[in-house]
Amino acid sequence: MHQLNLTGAWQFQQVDLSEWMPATVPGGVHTDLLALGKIPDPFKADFELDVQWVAQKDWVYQRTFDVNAELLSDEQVFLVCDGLDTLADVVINGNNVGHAEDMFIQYRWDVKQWLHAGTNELKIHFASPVNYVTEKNSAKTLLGVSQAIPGGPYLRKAPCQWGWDWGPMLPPIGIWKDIRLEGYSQARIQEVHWKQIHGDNGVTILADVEIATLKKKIACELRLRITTPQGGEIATESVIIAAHGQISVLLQDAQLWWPNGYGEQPLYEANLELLADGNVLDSQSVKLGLRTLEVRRQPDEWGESFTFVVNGVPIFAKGSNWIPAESFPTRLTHKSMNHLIRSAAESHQNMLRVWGGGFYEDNLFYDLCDQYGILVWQDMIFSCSIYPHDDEQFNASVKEEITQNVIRLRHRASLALWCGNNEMEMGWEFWGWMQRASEHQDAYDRFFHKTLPGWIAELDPSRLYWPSSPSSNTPFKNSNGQVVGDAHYWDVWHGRKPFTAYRNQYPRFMSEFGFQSLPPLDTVKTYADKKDWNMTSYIMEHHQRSGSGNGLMIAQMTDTFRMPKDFQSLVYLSMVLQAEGIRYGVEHWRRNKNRVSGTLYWQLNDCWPVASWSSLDYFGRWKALHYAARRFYAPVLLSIEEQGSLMDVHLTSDLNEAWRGAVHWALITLDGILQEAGVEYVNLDPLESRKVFSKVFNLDSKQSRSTVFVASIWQASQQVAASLATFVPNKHLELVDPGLQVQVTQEDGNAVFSLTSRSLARFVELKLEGYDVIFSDNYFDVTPEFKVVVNCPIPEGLDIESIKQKLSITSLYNSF
Ligand code: BMA
Repeated sequence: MHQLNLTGAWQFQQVDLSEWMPATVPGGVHTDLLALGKIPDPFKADFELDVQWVAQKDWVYQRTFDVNAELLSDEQVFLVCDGLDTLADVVINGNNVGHAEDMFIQYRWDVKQWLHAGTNELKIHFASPVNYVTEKNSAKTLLGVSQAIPGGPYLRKAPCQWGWDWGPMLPPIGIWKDIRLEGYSQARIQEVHWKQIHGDNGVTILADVEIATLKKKIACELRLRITTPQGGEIATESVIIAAHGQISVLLQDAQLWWPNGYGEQPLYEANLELLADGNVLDSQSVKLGLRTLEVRRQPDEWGESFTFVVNGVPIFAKGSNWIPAESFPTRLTHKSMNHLIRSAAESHQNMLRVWGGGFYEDNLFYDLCDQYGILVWQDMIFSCSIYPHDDEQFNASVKEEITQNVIRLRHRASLALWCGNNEMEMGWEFWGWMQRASEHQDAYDRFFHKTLPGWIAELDPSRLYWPSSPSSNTPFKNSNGQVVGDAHYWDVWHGRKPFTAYRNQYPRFMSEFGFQSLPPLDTVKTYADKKDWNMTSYIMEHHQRSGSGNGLMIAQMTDTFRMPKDFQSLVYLSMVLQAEGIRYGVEHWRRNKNRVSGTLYWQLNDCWPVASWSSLDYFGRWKALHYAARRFYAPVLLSIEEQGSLMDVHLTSDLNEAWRGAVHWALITLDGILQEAGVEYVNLDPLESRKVFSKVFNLDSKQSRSTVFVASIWQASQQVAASLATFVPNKHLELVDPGLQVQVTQEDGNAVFSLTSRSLARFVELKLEGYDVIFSDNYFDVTPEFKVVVNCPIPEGLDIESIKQKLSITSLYNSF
């Protein structure tokens, strides 16, 4: 196989202007214009509105390339475009090569007949996606989301790129993935289906291979080489002649792959080569994690379970929802992607849902999920809208898109489930679609309940197909119920219910629920000038896409906290509030893990700087929620279920082995005077959740405002976790200046912070001004007489003295 890479420097032109300008591929019109200083940064202020014209224009990309005799001597030379976004016509040396209209498809055209030795010219014309969908939608309107450019569902392009309730209206245009020439002779690998068969003797890795033979009757040989996670090699060979063949290796001492927190993630490398006369014609390499996986759906006292079971062990899915990490996806670096997935793993997450309003993610995303042990709930790319499933041409494109992506991803250890769409089953049942769009219901029904499951059954019978998130698996019935299937719960947030409402919910699997916060102040600074630092200023509301979301945050905030004294305190409180809300829900569902099998909060990440439900902002900064996730998703969870004067303490274990430890509890005044205390010694069974302590504390009104209940868990002399509950809302606590003291020392490249206080300090926030460090914990409580020790890596160029100077500490007391 010969290759010619065609990424790098190109030129581009606005079709109605004559100027050719330098471009970068992969890339897009917006980022190319930005690099040239021709448009303002659309993420700043409201400049998004000033660049709307970009996606309303047609554009051309072009480059020349030299073809050598070697490539030309191949029998077939393909132009391979891994991704064109979206309406593209491809021309080589003046000849039309092909047309593209689905950004999720890899296009592959045999272009040998149009190539010549020496310099060749490649042009790709992109038609305006906005004009295309606007025209279609004005002929026949399709229901969609109100924050988006209307008509998006007509085009196979990431739905959120038209705008969403957290995303800007900035549909990119361009060559968004790799592009190259590939030359083949004799034969090439058409398709491989990697399978793993778990038996008593070990695990068999089997490759089911389709060969495209270019010349008849050629004798081809397949060679499979397996490298173990430790680097040892196991090889096997076999000869095949036909277009189809199988090759396999039995691994006797197979090391199993586990979700994060349940074991290791050993990955075997499988390398498959296609040879003729000793020459390698084509090859493919994949990394394989060996595990069994099923979604256990068994009748029980509450209905039907929905539990992911890996290697026979039921997993409580701890995770969040993933959205595209960049509005302009080609800007996302390997480093940023790694940071996001690693951050998910560092907060003990073991599942991400690739939500159906984005795209089938890049291979790198799944590489990282395999590596960190993150299971993937993969939606197909349909979300919250009516799609033209009655159009055969549309369905044909979708078929190609889904076939390619299932083939690309089905070998992944991390991939856990295929889901038809996001919230469209709900749309029919609850959003009035039956009345407003009834003519589309049959096509929807056919596609998501028959056609698509049929394709999945053929392409990947090893995985469950789930029609929609949420769904009860019965078309148009109880799609968001608590008896069968998954659920989305939005009454807290959209419905303005208090966080306590989470405790009335017992879904079988909670795949979405969320609460917003502002991003950290350093992120706000990137889009709002100081004069706009006000929750209801025009710019702050421009960077808020969920209706009156800023008002919702304030309302919920004043239920819990006192009015913040300034903007900085508002930002801090909004993050603490979000963390508290999601903690409240997750702790409840984890306590009920025998009934609820997972929680995926909405949402892990952001695609631009904005107020949103994310725990990691656009720059990857950890909000208070992400630190809270590290606590509420810990393998052994300590949670206090406070109910007025009653305090119940629970332990919930996701450990596959027994756990022994001590639970210390105490009733203390805010300034640290012990009222009552005790210890419980606990033996927890593997995967058990249990109430370990319960007591009513009868306090009068004054005492309830000046007393809190604390609990901590200990193993040997090590404190593993601590938690605090109040008898009144935080706003009514009689907090005084906690007099926080911090000692900073150095230990193995880390700065170590030892904090003490003379009165309760709630939600203590540490910051190193000007540096994005991740602390081992943040937004924690410090109770008097009890030292809290946290650390962070020392950023390059800083020493302990400069860290002391840059350290700022605040707590709830300072917010009002
Ligand atoms: C759910 C998601 C998204 C949305 C989020 C917040 O509906 O599926 O569509 O962004 O809630 O409203």
